[in-house]
Parts: sequence; structure tokens; C-alpha cells
Amino acid sequence: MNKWLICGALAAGCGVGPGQAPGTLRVVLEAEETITQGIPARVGTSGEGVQDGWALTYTRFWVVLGRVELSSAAGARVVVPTAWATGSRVVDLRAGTQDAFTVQGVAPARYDRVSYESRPADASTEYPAGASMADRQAMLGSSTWIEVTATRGARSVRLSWRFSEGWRYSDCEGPETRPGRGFVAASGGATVLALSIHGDHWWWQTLGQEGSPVRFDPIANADTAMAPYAGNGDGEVTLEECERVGLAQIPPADGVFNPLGRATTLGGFLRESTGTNGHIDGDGVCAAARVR
Ligand SMILES: [Ca+2]
Repeated sequence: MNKWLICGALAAGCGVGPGQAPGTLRVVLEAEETITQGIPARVGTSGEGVQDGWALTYTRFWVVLGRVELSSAAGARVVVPTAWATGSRVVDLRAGTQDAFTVQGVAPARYDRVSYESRPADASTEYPAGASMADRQAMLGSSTWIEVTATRGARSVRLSWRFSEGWRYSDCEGPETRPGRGFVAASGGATVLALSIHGDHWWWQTLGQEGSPVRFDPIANADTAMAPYAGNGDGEVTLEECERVGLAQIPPADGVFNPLGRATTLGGFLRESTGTNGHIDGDGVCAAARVR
């Protein structure tokens, strides 16, 4: 093991290799544009947007993040502040990209083991300033809480979904623009690592598949009583209404799903999709596993 890798395990203040100097690592929580700007209806027959003409706006996007681990197979480790290493906090991503923490004296190295978790909020979870007591109470037991208003012409539906599943994102890799496991902490400089949360995967047709068709009809229709849907028509699509819809029964005109064998209902598809939201540095992918 290189001397400076051992140094990294001990944090700041010790010597590094020839020509190398410790740097600063700033970790930010990145909100994908879909979260802050919404997802527009597609214009024309190609390009991005919702293909069936719905436009989606997030009015809430809360996600619990924590248990951040930044290390390397060679033994280097970034000393993550305790609040982020073992704790968890609710992040309001509608507020946009925000700082998580900064670590000084980080030994320059590739940290190829990057992981973090999104577990259900518990009594020790911290909240954004200004979060109401009622909202804190409502978030208990959930790892993600989204509220969406969707409109198409004169039709409008809303949803408020709280997901109780917990996820661990691990072995994160850089995006195509800087490939490789984890990230490289620069020698003597400032490095930024983003824990990036995506906001459009629930509306995809293939589970977690970037570039798959984006549609909202099956979800909007889950509020209706038109078979195979079994909703109550009150203008709000609940996760329970989505649970009642078998993916195989959805009319092809509404959508054709590929759950990769991981779900049989629309609700199950949405729950599994939640576990595909975690990335690094934009589009860098992570392995995901249920932790509860
Ligand atoms: Ca309903």
C-alpha cells in the first residue's frame, strides 16, 4: 500500500507521495432538472418529454439520504462527517442542488468504492429547516415522498406517494464523460462529487432503463374505474390504486411495460423504480439493493 493511501485512511495532516498534496472534497446533493423544472409534454414525435402529452410538475420531492461511504479497495478512505457517515436526513430536492459536506486534507487517489443509502426516515433522521411537524410525522417510515401535479389539456390529476422501501446504492461509477469506478480526488485541489437523484424513472416503460418511452396515461388512468383500472375517480392517483393494476392487463395504447421480472403490478413497478433514482455526478450509475 502506498504511504499516501495509509495517510488517507487517517485523514489530514500526514505526508503524501512525491508530487502529491492533499486536496478538498466537496460533496453535493444534486437534483436532476426534472425535479426542479418538471417534465414537459413531448413536442412532436421525437425527443424528450412525456410522449402521451401529459406535463408533470413536482410540488414535493423529499428523499432520505445518508450512510455515505467513500473509500478504495486499496485501503484509502475519506473521513465522512458522522452526520453523513452514520446518520440520515431528509433532503428537499425541489430546492435544487445543495451542499452536503466538505472534507479537507483528502489524500489524492481514486476512491473506487462510493456508496450511500436512502432508508425510511426514523426518529433520528434530520429534516430541512422549516419542515412542518405534520410533514415530519408523515415522512416517518418513508424513504421518498413525492407530490406531483400532472395536466393534459383540461384534465388534471395529482399524486402524493410515500415509498417505504429502503435502498443502498453502491459501486457507483462515473458517467460517460469521466468513466471509472467512484471518483478521483485531485492532488492539492478541489474535487466535487455529486450524489445525484433522478426524477423521471417512475414514468418510464422499462424499469430503470434510460431512454425508454416516457408515458403517464397508465398512471392517470389508475384513478379511473375503466377496467383494468379500479380507481375512485377523485382526481388523486394513490399507490394503492396502482397496486390494483396488473402490468400485463394494461392496454397497449396506454403503455407497454417491461419490469425486468421484478414487478407484476403498476404499484410494484413504481416501488422498484424508486430504487433506480440514485446516481453520482449526473448520470453515473450505481448498483442498487433493497435494505429493508
Ligand atoms: Ca383516486
